[in-house]
Amino acid sequence: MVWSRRTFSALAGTTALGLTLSGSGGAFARASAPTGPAPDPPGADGTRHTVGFDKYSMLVDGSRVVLWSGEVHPFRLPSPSLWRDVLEKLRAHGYNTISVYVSWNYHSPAPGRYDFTGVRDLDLFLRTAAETGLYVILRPGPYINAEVDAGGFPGWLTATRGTARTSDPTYLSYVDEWLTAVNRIAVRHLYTHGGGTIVLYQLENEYANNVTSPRGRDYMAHLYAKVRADGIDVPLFHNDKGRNGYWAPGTFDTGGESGRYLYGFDGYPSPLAPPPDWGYYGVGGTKGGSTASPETPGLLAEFGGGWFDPWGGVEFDGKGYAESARTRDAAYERRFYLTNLANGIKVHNVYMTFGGTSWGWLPAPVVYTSYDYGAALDEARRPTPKLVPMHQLGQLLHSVPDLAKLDRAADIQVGAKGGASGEAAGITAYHLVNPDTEAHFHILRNDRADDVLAAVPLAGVDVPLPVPVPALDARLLATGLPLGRRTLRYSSAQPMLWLTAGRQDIAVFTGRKGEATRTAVECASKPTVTVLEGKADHAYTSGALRVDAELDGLTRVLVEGGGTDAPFLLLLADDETSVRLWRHDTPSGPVLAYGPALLRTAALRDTTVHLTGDTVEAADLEVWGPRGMSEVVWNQGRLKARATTSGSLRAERRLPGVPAVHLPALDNWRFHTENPESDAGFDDSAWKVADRTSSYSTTPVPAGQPVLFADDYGFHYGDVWYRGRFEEAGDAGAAESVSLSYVTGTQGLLMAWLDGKPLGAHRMPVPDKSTVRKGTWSATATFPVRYASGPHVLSVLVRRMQHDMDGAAKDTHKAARGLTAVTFAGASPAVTWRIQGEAAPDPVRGPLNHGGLYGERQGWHLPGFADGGWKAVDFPRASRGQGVAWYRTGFRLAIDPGVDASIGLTLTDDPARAYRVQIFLNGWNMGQYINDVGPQHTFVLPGGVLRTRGANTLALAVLSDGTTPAGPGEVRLTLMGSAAGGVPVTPVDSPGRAHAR
Ligand code: IPT
Repeated sequence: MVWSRRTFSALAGTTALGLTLSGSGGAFARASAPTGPAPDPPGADGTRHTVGFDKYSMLVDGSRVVLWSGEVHPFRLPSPSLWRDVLEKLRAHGYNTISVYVSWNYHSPAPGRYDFTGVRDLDLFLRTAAETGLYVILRPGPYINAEVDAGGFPGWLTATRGTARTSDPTYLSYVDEWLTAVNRIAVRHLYTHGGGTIVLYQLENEYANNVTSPRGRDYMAHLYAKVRADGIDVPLFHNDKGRNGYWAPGTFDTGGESGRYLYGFDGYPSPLAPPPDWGYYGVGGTKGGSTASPETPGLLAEFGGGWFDPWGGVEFDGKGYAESARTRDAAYERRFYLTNLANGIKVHNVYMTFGGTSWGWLPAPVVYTSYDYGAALDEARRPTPKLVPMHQLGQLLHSVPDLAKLDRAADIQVGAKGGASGEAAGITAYHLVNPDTEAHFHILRNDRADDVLAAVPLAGVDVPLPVPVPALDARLLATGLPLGRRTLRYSSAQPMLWLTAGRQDIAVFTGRKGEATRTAVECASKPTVTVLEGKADHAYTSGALRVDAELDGLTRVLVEGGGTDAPFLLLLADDETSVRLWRHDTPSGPVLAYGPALLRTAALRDTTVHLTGDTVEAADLEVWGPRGMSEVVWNQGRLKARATTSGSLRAERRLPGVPAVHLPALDNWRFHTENPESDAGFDDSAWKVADRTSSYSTTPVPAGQPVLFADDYGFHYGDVWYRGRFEEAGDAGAAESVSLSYVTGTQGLLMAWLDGKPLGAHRMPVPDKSTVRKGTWSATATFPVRYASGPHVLSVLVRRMQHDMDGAAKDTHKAARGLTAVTFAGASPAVTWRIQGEAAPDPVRGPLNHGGLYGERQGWHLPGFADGGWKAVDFPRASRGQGVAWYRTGFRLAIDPGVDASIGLTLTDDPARAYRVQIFLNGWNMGQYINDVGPQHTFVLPGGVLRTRGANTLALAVLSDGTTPAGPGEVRLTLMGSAAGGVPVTPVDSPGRAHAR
């Protein structure tokens, strides 16, 4: 599709917005100077906005903004109410943007069918983001990777002709279907039209193949044109897998349009090596990408905020996601992310910021159910210490727009206190300047394991400033920074924010607890200084007030006079305190609250400030805000509050902490075995006959065999059954053995029966570090057989796990799943195969919720299923046998509606026992537990799916291979965290049996 300039500008609304068409080449010239402040926070305000960029940063309505973004996947939290909880937490902690994959497979049960209802309500998610005041970077693929089944491709796409991720016409026809469906929603939420807050949109994902070939370039050009044709008029970009320069502007056809496409790249450097320089300013950046796109701002589409953990916990030596968070901790964030800022990155997205849960059959075979990722907000939605640096830097980027336009300034020689200089001090120093405001920034990084007290020669200091830079840590210093009506000369503490509240200007500086800090603020004359809280020394010297204080909680210094009428409140906060300081912008001006564990919203009506938020411990509440503010309401309750010497209002009583939450024991279990499919007499006449002779799979069809690949028969998720009938005409025992070849992802498993008698089970080897990322897992299981003449039935159950991803664009998602070949030794009976996988997709819970177990097909996992006739049992269980057994129970919760409880289900047992469990809560498949592999023992049960006030149904489908006794052992509810406050939670629709198909 070819774009005329006219069409594009009409769509983009650019002509109306002061952007002009350049005279040559059809390129757009961008507005050269900022035209006004960007509304803050952004929302769906119904007005048109411009979203552009120059080489420094994004320009929203002409104003510079650094997009400080966190990756969040709506499909990894199947409870729409809780989306608001996550987004409010991020917004409160200083993120101004979220980046969002949309997973094709989650929305499409079949070609031509697209579902955006219920937990898949993208419209609601985008609305919530806009209501929360977050910009959105939308990433709908079509390929997303993301450690999801087939990298986001729908199961049905694995059985279609053509090569995915190329310009193949069949593939493109499906891609267009998907993009049409997703863009129809996205277009309503573009910030350019005021319908929502989408400001950037990504094409494809880490497409590192076919970079120079027509099938790649035409593919990217097709995506570009399609997305524009669908009305997406915000800037587009691609995330290059590393800074290679792939898909930089000008490398493929963008329909004659220029200046509306950015270069982006991903980075997941090892936390053990010093952070890489991307080379934006001409240094470092050994890869071609450092100069690939000089006219677009540094855009890190993904930068490691943690890392994923495969089955068996092989990435983190079995320690799980706690170890992911430990190896990418708060100091890692400061060290790496500040280096990114020093390298000109102005769109900075941390993958993941809330990882969530790969529930149902969503996870790619390489990962288990939890996708916690070691992210700043954990899987149970609890803030972790990793939010501290994000909070501090996010607030800073918001308060100090100077950081959105930086040039490199002259290097400085950093010494160590006491003598050594430069390298000897072990500090890497970046010096940056905003060319317009002359604000200077220094980023000091310590890549060594020893703490350094650096001596930093700054503008305006007589002797180098002593600055603590702890081992493997970093900090940002500012000089010449306006703080309202005062100007910072320098500080050895990191600036976090400033604002004007009422008459006074307030500035917050932060650092590690116990650090000695020195801060100097310009004062034309000697000011009056009052230390309101904590200990601080001060002196007026060389035209500046100098304050020395050791960081410990909150130190408050009130500065009056000194050449400026407005009082100035200097707040020095240690890390823990800094995340109790909440800034919110309201139409009447900013509000700063201090005390509670979370401030979600702040609004001013008349003289009252209305706050909502959370407490965990009892907390003081103090608020600064616009003049005239005299009353405080917290979570709808009016508080008695008093004016303080700090110029704030302080609640007379502490806010109460969260009350204790009591969880019931799980008992009254009922039990039933299944796998009737293994019986010779089972009626499989309704099953599909597996008699195809060709397949679009990348797995070759073995000569002389019918296609047995499950996807070719429309079965894409979970377990799949096969029944092969054959007649033995000759003497008994003609065949000696049968060999079953099968392909699965990691952790695949097979069990076989002959005429109802177990032949045995086979499982893929438990992967280790070197094999876990290997895609397809295939094996052949050989079982000895003996049978008499006459008709026989061979029944096989394959837990096939999920489809491979397709990161290298080689159609690896099309590798077969299920049986591939069956051969007999000693005889060659003709076998007629029938196959049965999952029943029709659950219309509410979606296509990835259930597989093809008998119990799943009969709705045993659903609430309301009549299990009254089942046998009562107690845990622990230790029964031996090959096959499938189900356990069901109900439990009631009565959690205070004002309490947000994060509840999990914990399973533990003797790790020698070979069995696995699928966990169904109210019919929702909350994940898979593999007792002898792990490492996951606790499964998050998100509120909404979990009725925190009411009745719940739990069903466990236990698959055991018969080699050991099988549990469950202990099964209990776990309180993972709780807070008073939270968001209102609407129960997630959980239809029972009558609705199942
Ligand atoms: C990058 C992908 O873009 C993303 O989808 C996710 O898979 C992430 O990695 C890892 O969690 S791919 C890159 C690390 C090669």
